[in-house]
Amino acid sequence: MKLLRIRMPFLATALLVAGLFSIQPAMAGGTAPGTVISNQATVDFTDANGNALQVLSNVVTTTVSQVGGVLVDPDNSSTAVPGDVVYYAHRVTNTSNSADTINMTAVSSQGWALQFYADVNGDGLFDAGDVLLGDSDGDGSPDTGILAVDAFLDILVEVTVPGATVDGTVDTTTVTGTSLFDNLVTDSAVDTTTIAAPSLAVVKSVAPAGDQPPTTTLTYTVLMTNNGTGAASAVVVNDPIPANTTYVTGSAAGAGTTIEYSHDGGITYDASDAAPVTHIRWTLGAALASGGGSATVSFQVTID
Ligand SMILES: [Ca+2]
Ligand SMILES: [Ca+2]
Repeated sequence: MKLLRIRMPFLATALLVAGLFSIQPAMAGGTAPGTVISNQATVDFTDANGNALQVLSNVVTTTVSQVGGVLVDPDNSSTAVPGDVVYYAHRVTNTSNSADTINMTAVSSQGWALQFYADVNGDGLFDAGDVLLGDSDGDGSPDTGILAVDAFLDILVEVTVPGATVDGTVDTTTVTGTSLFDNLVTDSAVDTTTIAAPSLAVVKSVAPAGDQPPTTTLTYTVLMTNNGTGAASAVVVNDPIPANTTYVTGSAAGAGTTIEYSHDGGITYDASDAAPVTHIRWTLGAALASGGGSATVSFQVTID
């Protein structure tokens, strides 16, 4: 955000406008367009008789021209999970020397869907009162509407992360404001979104391995490891008792889990492991942390 500074020049570079000297505050973009700057010299001298004489030079004038001026701040960054909708706040300021409209465009490096909103209450958050940014001049780009010199508009850029985005994906969305008066005058800010999603590796093993005769007790183990950069929460493991085997009562285990049993083919579950058991369900009591958080559950059956 650029602060509005009003400077009062002390030097006698005051402007001669319409016959009056006036001292005007300097704007961020400089003197207002159309202002006429005039300059004239006075020469005093005396002749041989001591008469005071004076000659004025010609007057030279310069008319101040209009310039564009745009400031889009700040850059932002955030992590997100697939399916998130993220809002980035920006302030768009007219830093030119005249009222202007600033058109807004945004491009996502990942091709994600983007939308502009006016942050009506200026809190940097998307609220019920915030509205889609309009296109006041009908040129196809949403814009700020007419902003006075040094005035600003707070906006939000809505970034929609697709549901299937892979963990670790990085998007840079470039948000650009362009002066309507001079479309060569632009300023940009960058919003960086990094996907921090869970990625579970699930490995099933059986012991003893290899061919086994009837009545053998088999121990099944499920190892879950979160190799992603985001936590995995509300983890539930469901495992059916294989055909031609019988669940060994009391064998289901899993530290930090709630274990439930189905007796009707997985339709309903309860806390009783009385036969027949057709499915076992483990609900983890804590999230699996990113970067290798793991949990293990197991149960036993005998081959019929
Ligand atoms: Ca808001
Ligand atoms: Ca527009």
